[in-house]
Amino acid sequence: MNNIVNSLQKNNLVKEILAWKKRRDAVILAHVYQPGEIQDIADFTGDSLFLSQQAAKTQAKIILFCGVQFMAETASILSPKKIVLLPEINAGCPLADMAPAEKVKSKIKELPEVVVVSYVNSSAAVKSLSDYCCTSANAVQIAQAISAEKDILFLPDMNLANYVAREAKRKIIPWSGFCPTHHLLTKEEVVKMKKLHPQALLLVHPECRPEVCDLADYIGSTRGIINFASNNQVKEFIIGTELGILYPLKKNNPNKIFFSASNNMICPNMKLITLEKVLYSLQNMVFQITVPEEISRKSLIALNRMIEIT
Ligand code: CIZ
Repeated sequence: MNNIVNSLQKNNLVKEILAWKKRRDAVILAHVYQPGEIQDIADFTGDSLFLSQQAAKTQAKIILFCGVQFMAETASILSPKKIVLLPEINAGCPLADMAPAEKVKSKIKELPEVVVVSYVNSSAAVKSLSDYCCTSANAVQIAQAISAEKDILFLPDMNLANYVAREAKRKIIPWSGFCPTHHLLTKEEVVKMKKLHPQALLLVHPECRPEVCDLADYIGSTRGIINFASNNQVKEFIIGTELGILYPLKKNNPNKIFFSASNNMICPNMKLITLEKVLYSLQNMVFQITVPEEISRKSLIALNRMIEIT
């Protein structure tokens, strides 16, 4: 009985959201780490750059970003004339917070010769101090486009930095940040899962520790993991990234089995977004994410350099 009441309430909530979306002329974006019910109401789901690029292409006046702050900032930089809403203002990113702009500025002063590459998971202020932006899908390609003579200051994720150094064969100075959700996954947990599911392939995100990546059959971004699993003949996969990705993986591959490498791989910030908050956001036009003009202009240079290379 409770289930029926809940599902009726949810259906009404979804209807209200869709009505408000139309009224506001909004497009709804959901990152693949979002809860399944949020991914279901979105016009686009995917990684942060793909979503921001889709939003920039649409005619919609409002971008409602179901994700975390740096993603909404990126959308605002790529669509400066549109209103960008984040349904939960406290949905931050601890990895981005590990590289405060002031500290990055002093590091760059210390190392004036370096090329600065910042991962999309960084604040707009940090992007504006960077020569290039990158995502986990294109970080290796971006590093390879930089002369091997140059040292690269790569921030904020040290695990991604080490992976890029190895794959791109570039000298990289890693910033010492990490994503708690990915960094917490241990080699022991992965070994245990592999023993439990010996037929399964292990697919991990490069934000995981190097010793975890060493055990993987595939290392890649969220988009890479989804493509790899969908196009592979193998039927079982152990997934080493945030649990939300299991939703599109299972939905798009009903004949395959997906296990999370660890049930602790949950980003609490991503899970702050709820259907109720999405509705409130559209009704009240909150929370509007803006990026100061000068920061936006400089960040766009770093983002466009990445887009040109890829
Ligand atoms: O860029 C993104 O959306 C993130 C955070 C990860 C990925 O691999 O797509």
